[in-house]
Amino acid sequence: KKSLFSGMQATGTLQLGNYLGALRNWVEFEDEYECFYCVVDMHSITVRQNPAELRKKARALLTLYIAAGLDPEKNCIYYQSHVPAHAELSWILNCFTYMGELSRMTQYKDKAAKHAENINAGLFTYPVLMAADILLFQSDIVPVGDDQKQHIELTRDIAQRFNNLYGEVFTIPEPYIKKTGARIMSLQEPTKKMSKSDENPNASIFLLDDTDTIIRKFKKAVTDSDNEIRHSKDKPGISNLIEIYTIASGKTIAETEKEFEGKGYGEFKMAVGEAVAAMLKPIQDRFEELSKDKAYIDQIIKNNGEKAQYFANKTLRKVQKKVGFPERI
Ligand code: AQP
Repeated sequence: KKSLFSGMQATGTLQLGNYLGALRNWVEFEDEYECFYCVVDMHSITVRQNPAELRKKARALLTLYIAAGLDPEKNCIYYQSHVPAHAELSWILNCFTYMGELSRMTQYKDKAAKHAENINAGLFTYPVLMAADILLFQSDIVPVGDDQKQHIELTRDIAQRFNNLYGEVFTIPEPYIKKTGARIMSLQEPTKKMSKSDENPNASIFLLDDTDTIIRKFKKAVTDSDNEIRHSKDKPGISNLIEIYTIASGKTIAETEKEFEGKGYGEFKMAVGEAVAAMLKPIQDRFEELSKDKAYIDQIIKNNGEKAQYFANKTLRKVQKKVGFPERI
């Protein structure tokens, strides 16, 4: 069976981009692939977190994976910090990654600019930990949003470099990026991607926002000064809303443009808000239900954590042997 890895940071409540660009697509792989979906809490501490909050967010994120449709019997859903192999492989891969490569990463440059007071080494080596996540599970594909393409490119380079030195140790992963939803933009600055940690709460739709909040945020979305509902490069705000609407309603861009021909932005924004709220409602209901069942979630955390460890250790032992670490007695 082929393998797949993907993950998300527990840096906040998931936003619509995380869902449309990644999580929504994960459900389709469970029969064909051995799937590993991780809550990457180790990545999350590259930015300062409140410990109690982080613990809460990590659990909510894991619960949200299930609420969004991932069957925990078929998909291995677990916490990164419960599988020490992530950190161990990451260290080894650090020694096969160049400073120059890491300084070229756009996410690092963006985050370093945003967190100038805390440009820590973890922020810099973030992509190496991500490479370890992916390579530990011999992943064939990595379903992510468009912003992670560069990190996966780097993962491939590191894996290739290692394989050239030591033989076929790692599977070279391919990014899996869907055409629609791969880059959902901020509702307030439509030239910037939507992000969970955006300081402006109106910029992002969070997966657990209630219907009124969702509609209010769409009503406030920044568009442009003409009044034509048309998908076009020079209309980033409206194009973003059209893209969101097509996914939420199942209609095409052409159908959407036709549906709202001659109608105003106000009416269109209302329709987008309603469609998104309707799409998220079943996930929210399931999330609420699951959150009450502590024993069930605990069981998943335990069982899947052990399963992930088993698979991860197989790769780690191989790598440790290749680089020359003494065998365990
Ligand atoms: N705006 C987006 N559109 C489409 N996909 C997106 N992803 C993130 N933003 C968008 C995808 O969501 C997955 C999880 O991302 P992450 O948690 O690893 O962190 P991120 O990419 O840095 O996402 P955020 O929301 O912007 O988090 P913060 O604010 O903490 O940095 C990935 O597959 C990503 O591509």
